[in-house]
Amino acid sequence: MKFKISFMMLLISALSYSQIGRTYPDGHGDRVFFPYGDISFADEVVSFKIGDPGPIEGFGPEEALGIPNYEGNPNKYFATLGYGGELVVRFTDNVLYDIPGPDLFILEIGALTEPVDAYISKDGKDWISVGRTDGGFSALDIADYVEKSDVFRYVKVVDIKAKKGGKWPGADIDAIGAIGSSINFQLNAAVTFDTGKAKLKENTSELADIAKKIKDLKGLVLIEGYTDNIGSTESNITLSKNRADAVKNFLVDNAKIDAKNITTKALGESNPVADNATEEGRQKNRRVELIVFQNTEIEQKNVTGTWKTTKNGNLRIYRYGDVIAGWYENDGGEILGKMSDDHTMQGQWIENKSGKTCNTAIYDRKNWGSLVLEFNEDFTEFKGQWGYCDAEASTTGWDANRN
Ligand SMILES: [Ca+2]
Ligand SMILES: [Ca+2]
Ligand SMILES: [Ca+2]
Repeated sequence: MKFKISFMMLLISALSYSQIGRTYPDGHGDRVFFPYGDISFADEVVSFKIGDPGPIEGFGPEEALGIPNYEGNPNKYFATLGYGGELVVRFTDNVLYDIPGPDLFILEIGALTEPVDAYISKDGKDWISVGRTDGGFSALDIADYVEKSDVFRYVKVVDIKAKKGGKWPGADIDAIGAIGSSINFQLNAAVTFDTGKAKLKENTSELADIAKKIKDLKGLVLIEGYTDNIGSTESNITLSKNRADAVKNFLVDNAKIDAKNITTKALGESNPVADNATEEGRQKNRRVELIVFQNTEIEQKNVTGTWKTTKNGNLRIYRYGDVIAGWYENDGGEILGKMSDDHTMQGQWIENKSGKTCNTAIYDRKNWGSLVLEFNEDFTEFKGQWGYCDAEASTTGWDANRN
């Protein structure tokens, strides 16, 4: 058996954290893997109707946004719906769509598990029921309720009135995430196009920047064109189609992205993200959205699983496409990175304490370093090298076998 350690550095600063997979605490002692990392979670509160009775001591609906962060803290970081309460949230830098297996993740915390009815929507108006959670950590599969190619940006959770009493009546939501996630880039039409025109402006730097990121993601691209509600429905459809096509042509001609991997949709004035009654709102509605779906399997068995390490107990590793994330069962230490070739993972380790404290933090932790894991041919063991902070991974002894 031969291991070949490569020393190519993958500096964390060169990576965009928002798009790196990570495992997150599920509020009940386990962790759950999101291959798109922090962007997977809900970004904005659209509306909140607090239940009756509401919590004696409540925390705002914003506590349900962003990454799971409750981690057993008894009095913070979750939104209590109240008895029969209703919360609507929106994704802005990602979308929800159907992938094999569960897609929508609702993290409800606390000793009492309180179910919610979950709904999803494309526009925040027409809702599709996607089932009832059991309370606690819940992952719902939307497959039975949607078309394969549909994308959703709104989620509604409604407390089912299971439990009326206590300090926090109703479900307590820490986070809402899309496991079946993808990355959503928004292009403001005012920056990209002249008013009413579909020809790209001279300065295409914003689009070029997005195109580069899309090319690196190597996925299937959906381009959606949208307008405000000024003008006829028909002319708005035409304008949004022409703009989506102009963006597609740019991706093909300038970024050399294969045209067969790009689909366009002309949506005209539908799905407004802001109020068309104001100029500011109309400006936000005039936009082109680019959604990238990575064409990979949710789990790749050769790496995903529990590994028995020589020094630190069990390490649980997950893989989605090239993305790797993992955590140690005994101390919550984490690893994250990417497969740089068939058998090599390059990335970082993060701990709560270590022999050296770095100047910068990763996920609020200043104890981290470089890590290279080299898997053997049949993925039954790996050998690793590591270093502190951004020093080269050159210390040996980070080894494990399949558990
Ligand atoms: Ca998000
Ligand atoms: Ca699914
Ligand atoms: Ca939270």
